[in-house]
Amino acid sequence: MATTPGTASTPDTSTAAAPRTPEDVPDAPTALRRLTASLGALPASHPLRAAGTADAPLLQALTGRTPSRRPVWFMRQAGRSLPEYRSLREGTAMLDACLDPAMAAEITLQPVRRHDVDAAIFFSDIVVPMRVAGVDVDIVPGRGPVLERPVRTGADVAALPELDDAALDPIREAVAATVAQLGATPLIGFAGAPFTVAAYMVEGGPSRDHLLPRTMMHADPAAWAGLAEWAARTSGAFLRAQVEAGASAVQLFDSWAGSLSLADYRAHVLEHSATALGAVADLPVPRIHFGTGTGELLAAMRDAGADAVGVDYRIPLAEANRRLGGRTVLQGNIDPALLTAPWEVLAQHVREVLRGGAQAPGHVVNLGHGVPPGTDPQVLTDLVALVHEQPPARPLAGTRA
Ligand code: 1CP
Repeated sequence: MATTPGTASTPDTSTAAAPRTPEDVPDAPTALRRLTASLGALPASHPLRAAGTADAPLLQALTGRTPSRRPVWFMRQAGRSLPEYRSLREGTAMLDACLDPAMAAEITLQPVRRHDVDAAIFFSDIVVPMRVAGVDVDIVPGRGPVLERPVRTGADVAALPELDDAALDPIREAVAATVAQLGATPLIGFAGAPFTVAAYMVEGGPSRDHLLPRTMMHADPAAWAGLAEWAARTSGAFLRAQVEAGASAVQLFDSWAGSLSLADYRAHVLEHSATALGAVADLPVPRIHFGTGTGELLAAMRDAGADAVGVDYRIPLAEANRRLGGRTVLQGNIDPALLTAPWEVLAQHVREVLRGGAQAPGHVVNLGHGVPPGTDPQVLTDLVALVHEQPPARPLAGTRA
């Protein structure tokens, strides 16, 4: 379990509307202290120690330092918007591609070569740890993750297979092959947060309102807790394997947490997300926590043990910063819908996002959710150039280490 400020055991700050002073438990210097203090927990060959990723713009921003340029990357940058991805993937099922180390490494590198983004995101999926644990899950083209047998009762939960750490070896191999080619560009490892992972397991596939998992946490809280603990352990092991093999930061995706009330999030979800993030708390990597529709949950998601919070496109970054008391690094939040608007409309929006982000103790530029498959890749390349042309934002003086 994490021991940094902002774990499940910290006081409830989610309703703190009054702005807090930056000196009041700032997160970024804590992340910087962890980064420097626990470097020795990683092998000397790890990119944070051997390739200088600790001083890359992404890590500078995530730890409250002034970055040498504004870091930008895109959720779902690896994937269907790229013709080179579509041709490489041809004839290979999604999960087979994730478990083919050479292919996963190549797909991870494609957007870095093309767009000059400041980070690679490991090509994999939130259901990969479930699959290697032995759960019968597949990714159906055009639909998403589908389970042969949904997990709906205490008996279903008790029958779940435990992940054998050796089953993550193809992931370690893919990460090692990726970072060997990335040089000083950091790789972000990721995992699905317990609620989002469990939502697929209970529903048996994608859903809109996630009614079944939300019912389960009230109707059978013991079964829910067992399932969420399983998902937290499994996602935590997936995160840890990526970091040990070379990832320099991590992101926990709670994509569907926005369907929860704050009360349900705090009572039934937060501690499990804290367990997943806690799996890498003794390692020097900054932890980003992202969800969509989570305007009401931002402080709670920070309290789960995150160093930075990913904000979707529904609220301005200045407002997210206010809700977080001005002490937390933000990531986001260009509206993916504007990627197909006329360039000047998009550019104007991006400048607004940068202005909002500059108010936070650090800002990593990203979209408010993933790259839509139909996006023109050139727009992403131009967007990166536009962001890099702007002078780097200086973090608030009070939050610097
Ligand atoms: O055939 C294909 O190309 C399948 C499409 C696809 C891709 C490219 C899926 C199926 N997953 C992925 C890769 C992936 N998934 C990445 C790595 C690439 C990158 O980000 O650049 C990551 C980080 C994910 C994580 C993921 N999978 C999330 C969280 C992020 C998010 O977008 O919210 C979720 C919710 C999933 C489940 C999933 N996997 C695939 C799909 C289509 C979905 C969503 C299904 C749904 O709507 O419920």
